[in-house]
Amino acid sequence: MASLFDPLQAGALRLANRIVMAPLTRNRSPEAIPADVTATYYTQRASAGLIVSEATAISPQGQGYADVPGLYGTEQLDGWKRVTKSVHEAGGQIVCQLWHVGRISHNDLQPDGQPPVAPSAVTAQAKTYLIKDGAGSFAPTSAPRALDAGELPGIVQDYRHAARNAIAAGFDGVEIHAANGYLIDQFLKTGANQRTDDYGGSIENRARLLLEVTRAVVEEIGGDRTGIRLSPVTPANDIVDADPQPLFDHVVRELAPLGLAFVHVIEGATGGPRELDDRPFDYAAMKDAYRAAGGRAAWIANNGYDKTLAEQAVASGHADAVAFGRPFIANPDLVHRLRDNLPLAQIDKATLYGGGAKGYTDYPKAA
Ligand code: 8OZ
Repeated sequence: MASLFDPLQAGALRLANRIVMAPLTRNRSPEAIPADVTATYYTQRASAGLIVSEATAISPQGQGYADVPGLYGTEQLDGWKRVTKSVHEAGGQIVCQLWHVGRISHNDLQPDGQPPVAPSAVTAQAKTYLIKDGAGSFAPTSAPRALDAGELPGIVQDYRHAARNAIAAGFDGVEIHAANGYLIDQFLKTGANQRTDDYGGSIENRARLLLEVTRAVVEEIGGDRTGIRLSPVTPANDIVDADPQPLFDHVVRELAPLGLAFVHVIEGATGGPRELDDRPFDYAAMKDAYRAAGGRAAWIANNGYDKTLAEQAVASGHADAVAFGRPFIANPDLVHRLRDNLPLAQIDKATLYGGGAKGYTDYPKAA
Protein backbone atom coordinates (compact mmCIF):
# COMPACT_ATOMS: atom_id res chain seq x y z
CA MET A 1 0.00 0.00 0.00
CA ALA A 2 1.41 3.38 -0.98
CA SER A 3 1.87 6.12 1.63
CA LEU A 4 1.82 9.89 1.22
CA PHE A 5 5.50 9.89 2.13
CA ASP A 6 6.62 7.42 -0.53
CA PRO A 7 8.37 8.71 -3.66
CA LEU A 8 6.55 8.76 -6.97
CA GLN A 9 7.71 8.84 -10.57
CA ALA A 10 5.45 11.06 -12.67
CA GLY A 11 6.79 11.04 -16.21
CA ALA A 12 10.21 12.70 -16.03
CA LEU A 13 9.41 14.12 -12.59
CA ARG A 14 10.69 12.28 -9.54
CA LEU A 15 8.62 13.30 -6.52
CA ALA A 16 10.26 12.71 -3.12
CA ASN A 17 6.78 12.37 -1.60
CA ARG A 18 3.18 12.47 -2.80
CA ILE A 19 2.35 15.85 -1.30
CA VAL A 20 2.02 18.41 -4.09
CA MET A 21 1.82 22.16 -3.60
CA ALA A 22 -1.23 23.28 -5.58
CA PRO A 23 -1.10 26.46 -7.69
CA LEU A 24 -1.98 29.52 -5.61
CA THR A 25 -2.54 33.01 -7.01
CA ARG A 26 -0.85 35.60 -4.76
CA ASN A 27 -0.72 38.80 -6.90
CA ARG A 28 2.81 39.80 -5.96
CA SER A 29 4.39 40.14 -9.41
CA PRO A 30 4.21 43.79 -10.51
CA GLU A 31 4.74 44.14 -14.30
CA ALA A 32 4.07 40.35 -14.36
CA ILE A 33 7.66 39.77 -13.17
CA PRO A 34 8.27 37.35 -10.28
CA ALA A 35 10.16 39.19 -7.54
CA ASP A 36 13.02 38.04 -5.30
CA VAL A 37 10.51 37.54 -2.49
CA THR A 38 8.74 35.04 -4.73
CA ALA A 39 11.93 32.97 -4.98
CA THR A 40 12.05 32.94 -1.18
CA TYR A 41 8.39 31.94 -0.93
CA TYR A 42 8.69 28.92 -3.23
CA THR A 43 12.05 27.87 -1.81
CA GLN A 44 10.57 27.77 1.69
CA ARG A 45 8.07 25.22 0.30
CA ALA A 46 10.60 23.11 -1.67
CA SER A 47 10.05 19.99 0.48
CA ALA A 48 6.77 19.42 -1.39
CA GLY A 49 7.08 16.43 -3.72
CA LEU A 50 6.23 18.86 -6.51
CA ILE A 51 5.40 22.57 -6.61
CA VAL A 52 2.90 23.76 -9.20
CA SER A 53 3.52 27.48 -9.64
CA GLU A 54 0.78 30.03 -9.35
CA ALA A 55 -1.15 30.50 -12.58
CA THR A 56 1.09 32.32 -15.07
CA ALA A 57 -0.19 34.22 -18.11
CA ILE A 58 0.95 32.87 -21.48
CA SER A 59 0.33 36.22 -23.18
CA PRO A 60 -0.84 39.75 -22.27
CA GLN A 61 -4.32 38.73 -23.51
CA GLY A 62 -4.27 35.76 -21.12
CA GLN A 63 -3.91 38.07 -18.13
CA GLY A 64 -6.91 38.70 -15.89
CA TYR A 65 -5.80 39.94 -12.49
CA ALA A 66 -3.46 42.61 -11.20
CA ASP A 67 0.14 41.63 -10.54
CA VAL A 68 0.00 38.00 -11.63
CA PRO A 69 3.16 36.71 -13.29
CA GLY A 70 3.70 36.08 -17.00
CA LEU A 71 5.91 33.87 -19.10
CA TYR A 72 6.26 35.76 -22.35
CA GLY A 73 8.85 38.51 -21.76
CA THR A 74 12.58 38.42 -21.02
CA GLU A 75 12.28 40.08 -17.62
CA GLN A 76 9.54 37.64 -16.63
CA LEU A 77 11.72 34.71 -17.63
CA ASP A 78 14.67 36.16 -15.72
CA GLY A 79 12.45 36.50 -12.65
CA TRP A 80 11.36 32.88 -12.95
CA LYS A 81 14.98 31.73 -13.46
CA ARG A 82 15.78 33.06 -9.98
CA VAL A 83 12.81 31.11 -8.58
CA THR A 84 13.58 27.78 -10.28
CA LYS A 85 17.30 27.95 -9.46
CA SER A 86 16.60 28.58 -5.81
CA VAL A 87 13.95 25.82 -5.58
CA HIS A 88 16.33 23.36 -7.24
CA GLU A 89 19.17 24.28 -4.88
CA ALA A 90 16.81 23.45 -2.02
CA GLY A 91 16.13 20.02 -3.58
CA GLY A 92 12.64 20.81 -4.89
CA GLN A 93 10.91 20.49 -8.24
CA ILE A 94 8.62 23.07 -9.78
CA VAL A 95 6.39 23.14 -12.85
CA CYS A 96 4.81 26.28 -14.28
CA GLN A 97 1.04 26.56 -14.56
CA LEU A 98 0.17 27.92 -18.03
CA TRP A 99 -2.82 30.22 -17.93
CA HIS A 100 -5.15 32.05 -20.27
CA VAL A 101 -8.07 33.55 -18.37
CA GLY A 102 -10.41 34.02 -21.34
CA ARG A 103 -13.41 36.07 -20.19
CA ILE A 104 -12.26 36.29 -16.55
CA SER A 105 -10.54 39.61 -17.05
CA HIS A 106 -11.14 43.31 -17.18
CA ASN A 107 -10.65 45.83 -19.99
CA ASP A 108 -8.18 47.66 -17.73
CA LEU A 109 -5.95 44.56 -17.66
CA GLN A 110 -6.08 43.86 -21.39
CA PRO A 111 -3.75 45.19 -24.11
CA ASP A 112 -4.99 48.64 -25.23
CA GLY A 113 -8.01 48.36 -22.92
CA GLN A 114 -9.68 45.89 -25.30
CA PRO A 115 -12.41 43.55 -24.06
CA PRO A 116 -11.29 40.12 -22.90
CA VAL A 117 -11.74 37.17 -25.28
CA ALA A 118 -13.96 34.11 -24.83
CA PRO A 119 -15.56 31.29 -26.83
CA SER A 120 -18.78 33.32 -26.92
CA ALA A 121 -19.82 36.85 -25.98
CA VAL A 122 -21.30 35.77 -22.65
CA THR A 123 -20.29 37.79 -19.59
CA ALA A 124 -19.32 35.82 -16.50
CA GLN A 125 -20.99 36.76 -13.23
CA ALA A 126 -17.57 36.81 -11.60
CA LYS A 127 -15.02 39.15 -10.12
CA THR A 128 -11.45 39.96 -10.93
CA TYR A 129 -8.84 41.74 -8.87
CA LEU A 130 -7.46 45.18 -9.71
CA ILE A 131 -4.78 47.21 -7.97
CA LYS A 132 -4.98 51.00 -8.38
CA ASP A 133 -2.61 53.38 -6.63
CA GLY A 134 -1.44 50.51 -4.45
CA ALA A 135 -4.95 49.60 -3.25
CA GLY A 136 -6.45 46.25 -4.26
CA SER A 137 -10.14 45.81 -5.01
CA PHE A 138 -12.42 43.24 -6.62
CA ALA A 139 -14.29 44.33 -9.77
CA PRO A 140 -16.85 42.59 -12.01
CA THR A 141 -15.34 40.92 -15.07
CA SER A 142 -15.85 42.83 -18.35
CA ALA A 143 -18.08 41.75 -21.23
CA PRO A 144 -15.95 39.57 -23.54
CA ARG A 145 -15.89 39.33 -27.31
CA ALA A 146 -16.17 35.95 -29.04
CA LEU A 147 -12.93 34.66 -30.55
CA ASP A 148 -12.87 34.14 -34.28
CA ALA A 149 -11.88 30.56 -35.19
CA GLY A 150 -8.98 32.08 -37.11
CA GLU A 151 -7.51 33.39 -33.84
CA LEU A 152 -7.33 29.98 -32.16
CA PRO A 153 -4.13 28.75 -33.83
CA GLY A 154 -2.41 31.85 -32.43
CA ILE A 155 -3.59 31.02 -28.93
CA VAL A 156 -2.38 27.42 -29.28
CA GLN A 157 0.93 28.90 -30.43
CA ASP A 158 1.04 31.10 -27.33
CA TYR A 159 0.73 27.99 -25.12
CA ARG A 160 3.46 26.25 -27.10
CA HIS A 161 5.73 29.25 -26.81
CA ALA A 162 5.04 29.60 -23.08
CA ALA A 163 5.90 25.92 -22.55
CA ARG A 164 9.20 26.45 -24.34
CA ASN A 165 9.81 29.53 -22.19
CA ALA A 166 9.03 27.55 -19.03
CA ILE A 167 11.77 25.06 -19.83
CA ALA A 168 14.13 27.91 -20.75
CA ALA A 169 13.36 29.49 -17.37
CA GLY A 170 14.41 26.29 -15.59
CA PHE A 171 11.03 24.77 -14.77
CA ASP A 172 10.86 20.98 -14.60
CA GLY A 173 7.72 21.01 -16.71
CA VAL A 174 4.34 22.67 -17.04
CA GLU A 175 0.77 22.23 -15.91
CA ILE A 176 -1.86 23.33 -18.44
CA HIS A 177 -4.56 25.21 -16.51
CA ALA A 178 -7.76 23.77 -17.96
CA ALA A 179 -9.82 24.35 -14.80
CA ASN A 180 -11.74 26.91 -12.78
CA GLY A 181 -13.70 28.60 -15.53
CA TYR A 182 -10.76 30.03 -17.49
CA LEU A 183 -10.34 29.92 -21.27
CA ILE A 184 -9.96 26.17 -21.84
CA ASP A 185 -12.74 25.37 -19.34
CA GLN A 186 -14.93 28.03 -21.03
CA PHE A 187 -14.55 26.17 -24.32
CA LEU A 188 -15.27 22.83 -22.62
CA LYS A 189 -18.50 23.77 -20.92
CA THR A 190 -21.95 24.57 -22.24
CA GLY A 191 -22.48 27.48 -19.82
CA ALA A 192 -19.85 29.58 -21.62
CA ASN A 193 -19.60 28.01 -25.08
CA GLN A 194 -22.41 28.80 -27.53
CA ARG A 195 -20.33 28.37 -30.66
CA THR A 196 -21.71 26.74 -33.77
CA ASP A 197 -18.35 26.04 -35.46
CA ASP A 198 -15.85 23.17 -34.93
CA TYR A 199 -15.22 24.43 -31.37
CA GLY A 200 -18.79 24.34 -30.06
CA GLY A 201 -21.78 22.05 -29.75
CA SER A 202 -20.68 18.43 -29.43
CA ILE A 203 -18.36 17.18 -26.70
CA GLU A 204 -15.72 16.49 -29.35
CA ASN A 205 -15.90 20.08 -30.54
CA ARG A 206 -15.85 21.64 -27.08
CA ALA A 207 -12.80 19.55 -26.11
CA ARG A 208 -10.96 20.48 -29.31
CA LEU A 209 -9.07 23.51 -27.98
CA LEU A 210 -7.93 21.64 -24.83
CA LEU A 211 -6.58 18.81 -26.96
CA GLU A 212 -4.93 21.09 -29.53
CA VAL A 213 -3.20 23.00 -26.73
CA THR A 214 -2.09 19.84 -24.94
CA ARG A 215 -0.78 18.21 -28.12
CA ALA A 216 1.17 21.37 -28.98
CA VAL A 217 2.73 21.56 -25.52
CA VAL A 218 3.58 17.84 -25.56
CA GLU A 219 5.18 18.23 -28.98
CA GLU A 220 7.22 21.15 -27.68
CA ILE A 221 8.51 19.87 -24.32
CA GLY A 222 7.48 16.19 -24.12
CA GLY A 223 4.50 14.53 -22.49
CA ASP A 224 6.68 13.40 -19.59
CA ARG A 225 7.08 17.04 -18.52
CA THR A 226 3.45 18.02 -19.12
CA GLY A 227 0.54 17.87 -16.71
CA ILE A 228 -2.99 19.21 -16.88
CA ARG A 229 -5.46 20.49 -14.27
CA LEU A 230 -9.17 19.81 -14.66
CA SER A 231 -12.20 20.77 -12.53
CA PRO A 232 -15.23 18.84 -13.83
CA VAL A 233 -17.91 20.47 -11.68
CA THR A 234 -16.52 23.54 -9.97
CA PRO A 235 -18.81 26.57 -10.12
CA ALA A 236 -15.74 28.85 -9.83
CA ASN A 237 -15.91 31.85 -12.15
CA ASP A 238 -19.52 31.17 -13.09
CA ILE A 239 -18.84 28.02 -15.09
CA VAL A 240 -21.19 25.08 -15.55
CA ASP A 241 -21.66 22.17 -17.93
CA ALA A 242 -24.99 20.51 -18.64
CA ASP A 243 -23.49 16.99 -18.56
CA PRO A 244 -19.90 16.90 -17.23
CA GLN A 245 -19.38 13.13 -16.86
CA PRO A 246 -19.32 12.17 -20.55
CA LEU A 247 -17.42 15.39 -21.31
CA PHE A 248 -14.57 14.62 -18.92
CA ASP A 249 -14.55 10.90 -19.69
CA HIS A 250 -14.00 11.91 -23.32
CA VAL A 251 -11.29 14.45 -22.41
CA VAL A 252 -9.22 11.95 -20.41
CA ARG A 253 -9.66 9.19 -23.03
CA GLU A 254 -8.22 11.57 -25.62
CA LEU A 255 -5.41 12.60 -23.26
CA ALA A 256 -4.45 8.98 -22.58
CA PRO A 257 -2.18 8.48 -25.63
CA LEU A 258 -0.22 11.69 -25.00
CA GLY A 259 2.05 10.23 -22.31
CA LEU A 260 1.42 12.98 -19.76
CA ALA A 261 3.33 13.17 -16.48
CA PHE A 262 0.22 13.90 -14.41
CA VAL A 263 -3.49 14.62 -14.45
CA HIS A 264 -4.55 16.93 -11.61
CA VAL A 265 -8.23 16.92 -10.70
CA ILE A 266 -10.09 19.39 -8.48
CA GLU A 267 -12.90 17.46 -6.80
CA GLY A 268 -16.03 19.54 -6.12
CA ALA A 269 -16.02 23.32 -5.79
CA THR A 270 -12.53 24.85 -5.91
CA GLY A 271 -11.67 25.93 -2.38
CA GLY A 272 -15.16 24.87 -1.24
CA PRO A 273 -17.25 21.75 -0.66
CA ARG A 274 -15.97 18.46 -2.07
CA GLU A 275 -19.50 17.23 -2.75
CA LEU A 276 -22.10 19.28 -4.64
CA ASP A 277 -25.68 17.96 -4.47
CA ASP A 278 -26.65 19.62 -7.74
CA ARG A 279 -23.44 18.58 -9.54
CA PRO A 280 -22.75 14.89 -8.88
CA PHE A 281 -19.61 13.47 -10.47
CA ASP A 282 -17.88 10.09 -10.41
CA TYR A 283 -14.13 10.78 -10.25
CA ALA A 284 -13.28 7.07 -10.09
CA ALA A 285 -15.15 6.49 -13.35
CA MET A 286 -13.18 9.31 -14.97
CA LYS A 287 -9.90 7.83 -13.81
CA ASP A 288 -11.01 4.36 -14.97
CA ALA A 289 -11.83 5.80 -18.40
CA TYR A 290 -8.29 7.24 -18.55
CA ARG A 291 -6.59 4.01 -17.46
CA ALA A 292 -8.77 1.88 -19.75
CA ALA A 293 -7.60 4.05 -22.66
CA GLY A 294 -3.98 3.31 -21.70
CA GLY A 295 -3.23 6.50 -19.73
CA ARG A 296 -0.28 6.09 -17.34
CA ALA A 297 0.06 9.57 -15.85
CA ALA A 298 0.22 10.09 -12.10
CA TRP A 299 -3.26 11.00 -10.86
CA ILE A 300 -3.23 13.97 -8.49
CA ALA A 301 -6.37 14.66 -6.45
CA ASN A 302 -7.06 18.07 -4.95
CA ASN A 303 -9.46 20.07 -2.84
CA GLY A 304 -10.10 20.11 0.86
CA TYR A 305 -7.90 17.14 1.73
CA ASP A 306 -6.54 16.68 5.24
CA LYS A 307 -3.91 14.12 6.22
CA THR A 308 -6.40 11.32 6.92
CA LEU A 309 -8.30 11.77 3.69
CA ALA A 310 -5.07 12.11 1.71
CA GLU A 311 -3.58 8.94 3.22
CA GLN A 312 -6.78 7.06 2.39
CA ALA A 313 -6.76 8.42 -1.17
CA VAL A 314 -3.19 7.26 -1.78
CA ALA A 315 -3.54 3.93 0.06
CA SER A 316 -6.76 3.01 -1.78
CA GLY A 317 -5.41 4.01 -5.18
CA HIS A 318 -8.01 6.79 -5.57
CA ALA A 319 -5.00 8.99 -6.37
CA ASP A 320 -1.23 8.64 -6.70
CA ALA A 321 -0.61 11.99 -5.01
CA VAL A 322 -2.63 14.73 -3.31
CA ALA A 323 -2.29 18.48 -3.86
CA PHE A 324 -2.72 20.87 -0.95
CA GLY A 325 -3.37 24.54 -1.61
CA ARG A 326 -4.15 26.85 1.27
CA PRO A 327 -2.38 24.66 3.89
CA PHE A 328 0.89 25.38 2.06
CA ILE A 329 0.42 29.13 2.47
CA ALA A 330 0.62 29.13 6.26
CA ASN A 331 2.76 25.99 6.59
CA PRO A 332 5.90 26.17 4.44
CA ASP A 333 7.03 22.88 6.03
CA LEU A 334 3.69 21.17 5.43
CA VAL A 335 5.30 17.83 4.53
CA HIS A 336 7.17 17.75 7.85
CA ARG A 337 4.07 18.79 9.82
CA LEU A 338 1.90 16.14 8.19
CA ARG A 339 4.52 13.44 8.69
CA ASP A 340 5.00 14.28 12.38
CA ASN A 341 1.36 15.13 13.08
CA LEU A 342 2.24 18.68 14.11
CA PRO A 343 -0.51 21.31 14.34
CA LEU A 344 -1.18 23.36 11.22
CA ALA A 345 -1.11 27.16 11.22
CA GLN A 346 -4.10 29.01 9.74
CA ILE A 347 -3.92 31.51 6.88
CA ASP A 348 -4.40 35.25 7.24
CA LYS A 349 -7.01 35.99 4.56
CA ALA A 350 -6.17 39.70 4.50
CA THR A 351 -2.73 39.01 2.98
CA LEU A 352 -3.72 36.38 0.39
CA TYR A 353 -3.77 38.64 -2.66
CA GLY A 354 -1.24 41.42 -3.21
CA GLY A 355 1.25 43.05 -0.85
CA GLY A 356 4.76 41.95 -0.03
CA ALA A 357 6.49 39.63 2.42
CA LYS A 358 3.78 39.90 5.07
CA GLY A 359 1.54 36.84 4.88
CA TYR A 360 3.84 35.47 2.17
CA THR A 361 7.32 34.60 3.40
CA ASP A 362 6.86 35.27 7.13
CA TYR A 363 4.94 32.10 8.07
CA PRO A 364 7.44 30.23 10.24
CA LYS A 365 8.39 26.56 10.15
CA ALA A 366 7.23 24.45 13.06
CA ALA A 367 9.52 24.82 16.07
C1 8OZ B 1 -7.79 32.82 -6.89
C2 8OZ B 1 -7.70 34.14 -7.30
C3 8OZ B 1 -7.34 34.42 -8.60
C4 8OZ B 1 -7.10 33.39 -9.49
C5 8OZ B 1 -7.74 29.75 -10.05
C6 8OZ B 1 -5.92 31.06 -10.90
O1 8OZ B 1 -8.78 29.70 -9.42
C7 8OZ B 1 -6.92 30.97 -10.04
C8 8OZ B 1 -7.20 32.07 -9.09
C9 8OZ B 1 -7.54 31.79 -7.77
O2 8OZ B 1 -7.35 28.79 -10.74
